[in-house]
Amino acid sequence: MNLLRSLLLTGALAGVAAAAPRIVPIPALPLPSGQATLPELQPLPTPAQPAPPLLPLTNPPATPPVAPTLYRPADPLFARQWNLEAIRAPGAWALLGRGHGAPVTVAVLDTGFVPSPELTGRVVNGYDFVSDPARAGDGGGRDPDAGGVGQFAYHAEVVANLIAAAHDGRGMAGINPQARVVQVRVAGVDGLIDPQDLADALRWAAGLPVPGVPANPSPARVLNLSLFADFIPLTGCDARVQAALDAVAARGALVVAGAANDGADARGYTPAGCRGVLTVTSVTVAGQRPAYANWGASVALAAPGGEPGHGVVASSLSGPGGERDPDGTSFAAPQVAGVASLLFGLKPGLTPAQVQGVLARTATPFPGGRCDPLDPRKTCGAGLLDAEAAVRSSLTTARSH
Ligand SMILES: [Ca+2]
Repeated sequence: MNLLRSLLLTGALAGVAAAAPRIVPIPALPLPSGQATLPELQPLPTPAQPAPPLLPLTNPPATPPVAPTLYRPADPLFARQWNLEAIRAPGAWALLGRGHGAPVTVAVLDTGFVPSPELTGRVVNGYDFVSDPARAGDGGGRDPDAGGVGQFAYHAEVVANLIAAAHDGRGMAGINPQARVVQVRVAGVDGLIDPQDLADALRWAAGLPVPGVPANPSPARVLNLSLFADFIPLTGCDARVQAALDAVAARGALVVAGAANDGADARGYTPAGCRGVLTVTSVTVAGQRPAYANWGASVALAAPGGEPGHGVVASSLSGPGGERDPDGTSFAAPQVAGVASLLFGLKPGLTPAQVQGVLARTATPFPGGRCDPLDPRKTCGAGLLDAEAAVRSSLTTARSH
């Protein structure tokens, strides 16, 4: 499984070329059974059925007249965080007000823990699930230190900051500045992810037992997967990952995944094509699908992931001037995860399917119904994430029950 390769090639690195060298073709990952490398030569696991459309189709509730007061964070990067205006985050914040909603824990399964000042007091150094010492880069296999290692360590930091960065007058503004983040390391220094490591990390992040690993004291309601596998051929969801996703869903946690960055139908991908995953693709500032963004019936909705030269701005300790502006579906998914965490904070009894339903039916339709005006096959789900409409819908529901 080769999860972050395309993500990094077409996403993050495009926006940070000055800071990080482009990665070269990446060697195949040893399978967890100890078999030889070269995944394209391995028999693939029995593929799951292609994911059905993920959108619960219920009618939206009547929305009351609400006039949010103007709310703009004083964080200096906010003026350049065009994505927040695109998803109408300020309107959501105005509706929520200070202290509205309970803190929600979001797990980021990615390159690991970085002590981001945007998350001080709200980020947990979770667990390092990278089992291969040769790829872990920290002297051992699985261990309780999820600290990120190597040139890609910023990836999880940016993802987490997009979800939860403080509104503190410094750096950027996150979507849910009350959220708690658990950083779970699944990617080695090479950016690759072993499917079994990912499957175990999924269970652990949701609070399910994993043999040989201490229980997670901070189980998450939302799990963000800004990663994917470019299986050869792309035949669908990895069976081990699907089994873990099913267990996580049964536990009541929502899994949000990036659709991947190959400009292809997402259905063949892991985890984008898996059942029960809220798969997110990327749109540009103009609200259209960039060439890299995966598409199709597996995609639930879109969020701004930008394009090369016009990415998503975020604080990053190791970035030039303390910031980066990477692009890719990796950075679209956490915006949906952030809004999902706002909804769980408003109404903790929501199921993952209900949250997914709210996000889909409150999404802003694409102009003309299409994110890709040139090719109607290349669909991007229900529309563009609308944080304000989603929060308003949940407030209405919460107050009427
Ligand atoms: Ca900040």
